Amino acid sequence: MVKPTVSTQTTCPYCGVGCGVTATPSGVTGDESHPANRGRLCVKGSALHETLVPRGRLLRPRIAGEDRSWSEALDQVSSAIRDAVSRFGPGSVAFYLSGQLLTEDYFVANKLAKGFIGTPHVDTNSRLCMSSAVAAHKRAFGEDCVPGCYEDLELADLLVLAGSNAVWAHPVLYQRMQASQRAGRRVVVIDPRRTATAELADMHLKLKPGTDTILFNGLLVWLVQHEATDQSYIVEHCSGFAQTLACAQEIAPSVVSVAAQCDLDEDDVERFYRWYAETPLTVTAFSQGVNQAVTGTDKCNAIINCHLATGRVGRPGASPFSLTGQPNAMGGREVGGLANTLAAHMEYDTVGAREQLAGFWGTDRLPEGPGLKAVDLFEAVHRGDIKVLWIMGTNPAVSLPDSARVCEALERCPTVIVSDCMANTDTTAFADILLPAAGWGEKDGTVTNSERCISRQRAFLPLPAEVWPDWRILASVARGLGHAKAFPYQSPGDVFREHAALSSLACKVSDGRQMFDIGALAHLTEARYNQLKPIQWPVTVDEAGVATGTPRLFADGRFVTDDRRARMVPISAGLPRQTPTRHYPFVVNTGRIRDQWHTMTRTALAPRLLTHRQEPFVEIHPRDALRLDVCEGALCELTGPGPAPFIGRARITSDQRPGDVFIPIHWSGCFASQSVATNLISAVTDPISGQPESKHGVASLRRLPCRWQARLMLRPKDDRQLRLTELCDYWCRQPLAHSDSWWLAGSQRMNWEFEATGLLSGEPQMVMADSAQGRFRAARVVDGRLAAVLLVDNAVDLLPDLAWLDECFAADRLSQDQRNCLLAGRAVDTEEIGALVCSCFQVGDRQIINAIRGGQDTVETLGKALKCGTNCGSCVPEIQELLQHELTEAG
Ligand SMILES: Nc1nc2c(c(=O)[nH]1)N[C@H]1C(S)=C(S)[C@@H](COP(=O)(O)OP(=O)(O)OC[C@H]3O[C@@H](n4cnc5c(=O)[nH]c(N)nc54)[C@H](O)[C@@H]3O)O[C@H]1N2
Ligand SMILES: Nc1nc2c(c(=O)[nH]1)N[C@H]1C(S)=C(S)[C@@H](COP(=O)(O)OP(=O)(O)OC[C@H]3O[C@@H](n4cnc5c(=O)[nH]c(N)nc54)[C@H](O)[C@@H]3O)O[C@H]1N2
Ligand code: SF4
Ligand SMILES: [Mo]
Repeated sequence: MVKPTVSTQTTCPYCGVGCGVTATPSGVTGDESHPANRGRLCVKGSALHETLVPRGRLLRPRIAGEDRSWSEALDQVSSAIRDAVSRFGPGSVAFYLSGQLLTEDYFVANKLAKGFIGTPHVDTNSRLCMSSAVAAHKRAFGEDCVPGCYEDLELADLLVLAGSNAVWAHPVLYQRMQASQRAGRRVVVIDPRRTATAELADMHLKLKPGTDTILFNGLLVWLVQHEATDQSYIVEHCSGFAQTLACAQEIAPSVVSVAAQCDLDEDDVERFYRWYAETPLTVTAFSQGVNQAVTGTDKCNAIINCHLATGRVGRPGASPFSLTGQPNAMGGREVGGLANTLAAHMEYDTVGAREQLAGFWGTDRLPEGPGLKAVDLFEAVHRGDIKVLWIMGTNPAVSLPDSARVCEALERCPTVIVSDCMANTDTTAFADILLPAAGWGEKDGTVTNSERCISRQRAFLPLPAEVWPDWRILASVARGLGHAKAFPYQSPGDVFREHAALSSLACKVSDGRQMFDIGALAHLTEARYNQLKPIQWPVTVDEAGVATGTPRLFADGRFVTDDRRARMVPISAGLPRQTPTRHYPFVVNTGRIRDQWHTMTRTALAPRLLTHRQEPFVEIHPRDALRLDVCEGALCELTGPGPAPFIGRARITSDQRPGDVFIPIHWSGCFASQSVATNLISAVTDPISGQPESKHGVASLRRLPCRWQARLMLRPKDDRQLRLTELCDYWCRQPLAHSDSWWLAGSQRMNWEFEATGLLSGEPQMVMADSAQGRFRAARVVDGRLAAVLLVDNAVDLLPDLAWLDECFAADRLSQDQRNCLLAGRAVDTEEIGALVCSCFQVGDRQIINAIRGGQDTVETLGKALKCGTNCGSCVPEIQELLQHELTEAG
């Protein structure tokens, strides 16, 4: 593990909450002074230092798989771009960026692409994430602005969480919501499945997937029927009310109609509407269950319409609130990372914007109009229209819909350039040129979180080997292309100042209407940039010349549209495009798990983050499981219209609606044989935002017939190629603290004595075979150290937990006791911990259940006894669930 030598205040690189982190020589802690988290961290944040390991890093540029020098790599990149532009025009070059880049990296990428190469084709993974919210903000307010701030989620007397599993996806914000629970405050969760977040809810509306537009249209109708709207606000500050209402009345005329269409209980719908009507301090926070739909933009606007009709926008405790996903989802939008925008919140069609920007940058190459959005961009790659594609900070082979087609596109593209910190990802596998980028802790710059708060990420580690920060890579390529004058940056501070100055220009272009304005920070000295404290845009300067941030927007009811009125948008019913058929009867919902981040390139480096959910899974309703003869833990195969299936273990739970399944998005081809969720998601997009419908795939399901289940453990080695695909029907890699482990399963008959030698890279010294039971176990010891173990059984629950064996890999020399127990897989007296609940202290459900049975009957006493739930608190809802279950059983 690489360690810093001094303490540094920085920002977490994972979710959009944007927590302040203090990196110290002994690990990371929450930054007490950061306004987002005030010292708190979730389990991913508190494991950050465990991911700062050299394992798997990309350390040198590579061309066609060979290590090369930077000068060769930069030359290759420049000449590929130059060649494509001269032969096919600037539109043959495309950039695909990421909400995980820092603002400074993003700014330079956008400037190089749009400003100097002259291609409009610059899009970002934010298209898959926030673009519906962006489009809705623009439609309603005139600009992409989140009107509220985190405090509003605490002040609200009614907190509506729509399509958000905040306890897992925005954990520290969830903790703030939870800490604000008080008498009279209510929480409503709107989600087709019961999530851990629903534990906080006074009411969980388990609606039919995709019917949010109907629910919120119905709310608008109900508010009008019950005279609960704010008429004077509507008259003075909004336009489009009459048409919006008329449309809503047509689609959702009554509670009865809404309940029927959304498959909800009438009383629940009525109750939700009444709570909304009677609670002036209402916040509706929404996330991917809303955005990731073919009607995503409409869903967001249906929510905003209700807030406008009640005058609840930008007021303390009353606002719609889009929860952003990535650490810099918002910063990317600020610099113009989306294909339909220019820069600094200026649009292609903002009058005067192109001319002003061209003058500011000193270029005559700005494209005439918008470029292709992510899904269309990869289609253009597939068609052969794009000759050079530069991917930075994202893993589209896994995260874009229809993964197989995306891989085909990457395969066909003449030059694929990938900048990443990791050497082996599903996307780097297609790279012609691989550029080693600095990662968290090594790079410097700013990010903007969900509440418009700009924070510094600061470097506290030296750059390893030949690794460079993204802005520097980009600026070097720009210089190589002959634009040295426009890219003179010596530090991220230089870039930030230009970005801030450009925001002032953009405000001028909009006649002072634009909200995104950080011009006050355009003259920060290098030292003041380095010390920059978290600040929310728009930034103004007070009389004393001090820059101050703005927590809330639009409280005065003046918006940034031409007539300064907010627009209410008529919303049609719009249902998911991917709907179940006889062949594909299941609705496939996809999303996140608590301890992993996206495609696992970083979080899987901390073994304890792979203990809560160790393998890909399929959550399925008991009735469907029974019908399809699926039992808990059985491997299931989901097959959709695309060429590849998804394999995961069944988790049978009535949290699902019958007919729906939920699968995680995290496992890539690097971690499992066949568990990429986007194989089941068609490339269907919202016509307004271009955001894919990632929450609504369709599939058929069958139990995978397995004759055997196995675990293989080896000493960790980076580049070992196991020929698992030929051997088994399913494999999944789970790095442990001292070993690498694989879950394996198959249907073919095996000669284990023969196969073991190959899998263990040599003859095992210890073998135990019981063919009647389908059991085989073997271990190989080299020079007294454990080198490899193979455990085979006919059912997965007969395999031992690997914690004890993993410890044996740590020993320089196995003890006699350890040797004696190797094939049993556990010491005689070790307690089985069961399925992991608390990642921070590694406490499992067996231990918790035993403690409950032993008399610990509250979360607090369990915390005292076992420490579970006492660090980040992310697992508290699960502990509560176990308690409830055990106590009800006992009672
Ligand atoms: N642990 C962890 N945290 C993360 C991330 C991560 O990878 N891991 N990623 C970050 C990123 S980039 C993002 S964008 C956020 C996402 O944060 P969230 O949006 O909260 O997370 P998801 O799990 O994608 O989806 C949220 C919920 O939408 C529900 N849903 C599905 N369909 C519908 C529907 O039709 N209507 C409604 N109302 N709900 C529906 C799903 O059941 C799911 O529970 O998380 C961020 N935080
Ligand atoms: N079915 C389905 N699909 C989805 C979603 C869903 O809910 N369901 N969610 C969508 C959403 S909201 C999102 S945000 C995307 C996320 O999807 P991706 O962006 O594809 O996922 P990540 O694993 O975060 O990829 C980030 C990559 O950047 C690398 N990286 C990290 N830091 C740096 C850096 O500083 N510089 C560079 N150059 N590289 C770096 C990492 O190693 C990693 O390879 O997935 C989307 N896809
Ligand atoms: S809540 Fe988000 S920003 Fe905060 S520590 Fe966890 S992952 Fe990082
Ligand atoms: Mo996201």
